[in-house]
Amino acid sequence: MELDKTLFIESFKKRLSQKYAIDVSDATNSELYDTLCSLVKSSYSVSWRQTWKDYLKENEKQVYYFSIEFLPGKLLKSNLLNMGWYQLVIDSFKEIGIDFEQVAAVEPDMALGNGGLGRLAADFMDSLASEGYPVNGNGIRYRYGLFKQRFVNGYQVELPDEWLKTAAGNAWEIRRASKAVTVTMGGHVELVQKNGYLEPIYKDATLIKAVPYDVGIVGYHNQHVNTLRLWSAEIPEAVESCYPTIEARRQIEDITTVLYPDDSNEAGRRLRLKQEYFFVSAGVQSIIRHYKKYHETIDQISQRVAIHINDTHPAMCVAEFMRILLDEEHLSWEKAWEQTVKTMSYTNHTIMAEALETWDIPLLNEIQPRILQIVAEIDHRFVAHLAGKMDGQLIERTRIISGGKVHMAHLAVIGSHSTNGVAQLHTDLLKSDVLRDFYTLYPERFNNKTNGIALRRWLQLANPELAAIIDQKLGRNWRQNACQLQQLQQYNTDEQFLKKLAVVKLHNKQRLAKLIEERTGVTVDPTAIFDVQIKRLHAYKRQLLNLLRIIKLYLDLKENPDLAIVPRVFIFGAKAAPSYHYAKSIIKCINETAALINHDSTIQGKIKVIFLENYDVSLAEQIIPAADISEQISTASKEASGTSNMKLMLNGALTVATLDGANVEIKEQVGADNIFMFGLTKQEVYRYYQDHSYHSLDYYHHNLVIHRVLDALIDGTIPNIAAEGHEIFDSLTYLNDDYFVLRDFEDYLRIQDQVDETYRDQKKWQQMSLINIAKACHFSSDITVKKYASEIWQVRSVAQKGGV
Ligand code: 26Q
Repeated sequence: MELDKTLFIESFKKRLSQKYAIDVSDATNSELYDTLCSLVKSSYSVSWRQTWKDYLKENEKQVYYFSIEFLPGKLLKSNLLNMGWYQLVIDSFKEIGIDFEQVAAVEPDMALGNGGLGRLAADFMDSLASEGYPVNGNGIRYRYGLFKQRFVNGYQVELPDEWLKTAAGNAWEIRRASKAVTVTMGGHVELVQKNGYLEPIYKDATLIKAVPYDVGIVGYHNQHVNTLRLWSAEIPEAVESCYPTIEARRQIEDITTVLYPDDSNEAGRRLRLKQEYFFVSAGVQSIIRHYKKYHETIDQISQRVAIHINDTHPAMCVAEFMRILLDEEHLSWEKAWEQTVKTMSYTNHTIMAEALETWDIPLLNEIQPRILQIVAEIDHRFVAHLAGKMDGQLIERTRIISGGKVHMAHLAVIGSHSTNGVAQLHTDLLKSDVLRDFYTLYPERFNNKTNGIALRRWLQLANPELAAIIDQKLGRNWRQNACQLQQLQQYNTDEQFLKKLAVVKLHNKQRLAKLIEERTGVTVDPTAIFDVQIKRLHAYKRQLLNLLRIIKLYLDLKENPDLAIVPRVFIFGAKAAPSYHYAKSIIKCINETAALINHDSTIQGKIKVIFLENYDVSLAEQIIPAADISEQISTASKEASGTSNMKLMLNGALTVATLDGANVEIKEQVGADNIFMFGLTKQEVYRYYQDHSYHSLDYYHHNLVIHRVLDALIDGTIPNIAAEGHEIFDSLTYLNDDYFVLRDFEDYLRIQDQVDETYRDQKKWQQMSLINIAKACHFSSDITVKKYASEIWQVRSVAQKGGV
């Protein structure tokens, strides 16, 4: 719908009156929000239908991105922006006395993901629609998203995320009962000969109704709308009477009740495996059902369908696809296998061995016995095929079933034609270490796709003031074509522009300072350095390294209150998995250190420590534009890529970084002079693993600074951390400091001194900031998804970019 203000206001008032029988002046923000969403949806639904029709008409190859997590956050602004309605709605609302920001704030975050992996899936969905690719998401509609975090006495407490129960609910979904499928789980299976085929007979199996809820994913100014399909588990009507007890019904509905919080220690949970099979089976069945509606035969399905496995969580796609081709379509094993491998592709997101998914054989047998049979047959044929050709030990190391377990990463690599890492260093490590044996077997399958971020959300929406001054220099075309941001470099000596950059940053910091004051009661100085570390709490991400430096600074200031440092506000946002005890202890220590420092007037407010509760996508959108420093300090080789590093540089923050994940590529882009690098390299880390020459206790004994800082954890300097302080102290000393925190400490201090020194030269700082903004366009997810499309999925773009 082409719109002007008058027409929009008229339609809005009419819709409000139809829906609620009220005027604007009587409406609550929820009612206004709901009405706006309803208008937005009815407008894009025309394009949504057309997108599908075009796909069908052109017999377009379809890609299905399977991910157990999608983390879109709020969708209203992003939909408005992509439809070209954003400014119009703000202006129109202003005219009729509505505060748009307050209305937008009503929307609950769609938090169906833990962090990086789920957010990446959401940025990819935005880019895929914006670039006009026929790619749809397939996931789970959790009734409860990632837990809400509160701090009580400095401890993390988790509360359920009842996002569907809020007044606003999920305005974006459409329940499609007519597209429901039945998922079969549990029981026993027998194969019997029938008409020349082996037919599986299921006994005592549980039938589950999988109902899809579709969310439209609106492309940027191109009339292209893709689908994110999220499945919900229900009791099939036909067998309703078989579930007489509440408990029996709950067992079914539980499958899609709650998102598992990322937790490497929590492996082997039965319900998690059920979730995985549930959304895999529902998705694959509906893909094949749809394909068959328009194709006579299925033996060339890989020419029209691609399935992407986002981490190993959906790796059972390989076996489920085989199951349907064999049991229902009666293809030969060889033909079915050929089509399966051609259809599947897989992204690995982790190098931490303990996070690689395995399942006990009896458990898989209990959840879906036919799938275990098929996995066993794949394993058997894999071994038989290599026997005599390859070293026996290599075969043992790479087979899918071994040591009583099913190795999901092995299933994903063997059952697909492409395995990619998410940053160059990560892909190199996959080849040389984690998946080394597979690289020997299938070198041609391995490729790198460095992660990216949606510039629309992380710049245009999160930082409108920055976007506006970029417009003044470059015009508006960069909004369509991210690469043009590079041209900003030519303003490197334009003092006026550099000053404008500084003013925008100051405004963003003032806004964040206000939020901090409201939420924590602590006043922070917007002219101080805002030093930001936002990411899940994990030992390898080393929030602890940051904390130790803060303690050091505090001790220095206590000794010498006149110490000449640039004032800093340390800002943390991080959730810990509920059962990750160590991570929770770190949260407690940060909170207690913050309380001590923020209330100590003797240090004259030179440093403040702010740990904001409940870090989520919406909070990220408020913190990132206000950051001066981006902390990307994981132990080299541990962070697969990182994506907050990209979002922060895009918003002009300078990065303090180890040579890990995508930091390496950020450094290549901006040059060593425009980033603060420190710490061990991955080679040095690996050497320590080999020669066992790291003894962290020596650092405690021989380095006076480290000694003093670690003692503060256990000698009462920081109050209320008797247990946690000792736990952390021990991990860094007697337990030999798994993540080399003490080893990197001195170098970290050195680089942070350099940060201070650089900040004193504001012109230089702004110049560095500008280069970071300009070069961030290399990490646009628009570019990343194009590479997935052409190099992995072999699909083409079907939409023209519009010029709205
Ligand atoms: C596992 C077992 C049981 C329950 C949950 C899980 C689980 C859940 C989520 C395991 C892992 C995750 C998420 C992993 C993740 O977010 N990885 C990050 O992916 C980003 C996108 O590629 C990278 O940038 C990060 O470096 C990587 O840590």
